[in-house]
Amino acid sequence: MGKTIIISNRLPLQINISENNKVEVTPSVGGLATGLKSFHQEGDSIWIGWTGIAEEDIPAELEDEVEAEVKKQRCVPVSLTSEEIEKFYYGFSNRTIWPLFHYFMEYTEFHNEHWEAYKQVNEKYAEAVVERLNDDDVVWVHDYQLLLLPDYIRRKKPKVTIGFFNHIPFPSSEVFRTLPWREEVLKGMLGADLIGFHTYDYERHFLRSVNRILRLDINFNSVNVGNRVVRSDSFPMGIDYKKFRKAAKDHKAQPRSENSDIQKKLDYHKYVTRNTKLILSIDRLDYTKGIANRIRAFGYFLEKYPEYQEKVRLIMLAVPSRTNVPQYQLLKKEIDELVGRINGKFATINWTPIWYFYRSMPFDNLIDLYTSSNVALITPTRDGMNLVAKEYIATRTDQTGVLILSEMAGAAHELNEALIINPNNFEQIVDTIKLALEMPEEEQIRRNKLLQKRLKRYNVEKWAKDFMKSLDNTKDSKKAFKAI
Ligand code: ADQ
Repeated sequence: MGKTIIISNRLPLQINISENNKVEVTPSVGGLATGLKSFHQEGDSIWIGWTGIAEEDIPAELEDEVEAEVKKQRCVPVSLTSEEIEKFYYGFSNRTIWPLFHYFMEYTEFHNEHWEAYKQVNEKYAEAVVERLNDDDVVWVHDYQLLLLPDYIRRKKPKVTIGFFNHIPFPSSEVFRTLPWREEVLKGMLGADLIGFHTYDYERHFLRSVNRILRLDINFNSVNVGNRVVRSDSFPMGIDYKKFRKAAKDHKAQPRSENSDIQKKLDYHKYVTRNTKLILSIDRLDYTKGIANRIRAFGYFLEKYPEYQEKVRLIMLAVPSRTNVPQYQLLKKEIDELVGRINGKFATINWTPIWYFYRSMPFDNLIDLYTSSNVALITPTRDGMNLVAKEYIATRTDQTGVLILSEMAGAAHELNEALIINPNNFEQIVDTIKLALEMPEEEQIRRNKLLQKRLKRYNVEKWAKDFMKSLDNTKDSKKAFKAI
């Protein structure tokens, strides 16, 4: 068996060039990078993807250094020009596929030049893969920016084993069929031997689209494409449970000394206003995450249950994301205003209802936030999985804490003991916040025990292993199919 080649749009690292012309390397933020990193670190794999910086922004004299930094982590850079980033990444990936697959049809744009760039960049990735590919290697392609890649690789290397995993929802065929390039996208995905989704529903939506649009017959979870069999299945992604557990334990034993403003706020909470309960909200700033409605619901909660004023605080962290896309800029503005309005309306001398941070932050702070919060409020309108929900539960070493989770997140299918809400039902959210704040500790522990057991078992390692094992099994069915 050869090596595994992981391919995703972004590498798990981000390159920046500082003002004094130094190469800076930081880890990428986001579900895919966090999840796959542990699989990559432990195995015999190489990872192909973009470094997060435009080709033109790397000075010629630093190119070798960038390459060397990337290579240290067994990664291979694909370089993208600013124009490609604009049309392929901000364009087709994030203004067409992302909103469409999350049911935001009013945000979905269809531009032919974005589609052309999408094809061209997928081809670029295919070339980077094929250059490093041996026949016995296994290729694992990730996510919605590279939907055409499995087919592009297959055309160049017909015999290679290819897996594809979609990290975001796959929408109902009624929504998917609105895409002008729907046939090409499905054919692109069907270049893989195995196509994975977080949930059974996404898988069924995909197969239904294949059936309706390409008129191919579905045989439970497989489809014959020419002389090949393509299988699909659901693989709910887990987290690196041990890592979060250990970090939470270490943190408890010795809180770090970093003097950031988030840290100062948390210290203030712990030592000065410790009777105030803390509700946590963490996401990339994205319209699919339901952040604006979450703030509105919190404001409504303070109004409906005024006895909680000065007794509870929402700590909200939004990580900047896709800041070039207009909807994200508008959302940022909306959130700034909403936070201002609620703080303006309810704040007292001793109490600000919402602490809001718009930035990325070190892992330590993330752990501090998880371990300090009584409730995690996660209310996406659509979310492929949502790893934050799982990370919150994993870090609760004393098993207290309540997770409020939207039923529209893939994670809701597994985390049955969380308080599950419909993100559009304000009354329900508000009453569930109250329920969470008043839940007896024994009940919190009873629920979290079960959740933790499941998360420990179905961790990211198991997810990757299950996927790779199923991918390996497709080799046998390939042989059997040929023999018929
Ligand atoms: P995302 O939309 O990025 O992922 P999510 O699954 O919640 O969403 O993952 C976010 C990750 O970023 C978490 O691992 C979290 O620890 C990390 N993170 C969040 N805020 C951070 C911060 N301020 N600083 C540092 N790290 C931070 C996409 C899909 C999801 C799917 C994942 C994985 O949209 O639905 O769960 O991929 O498949």
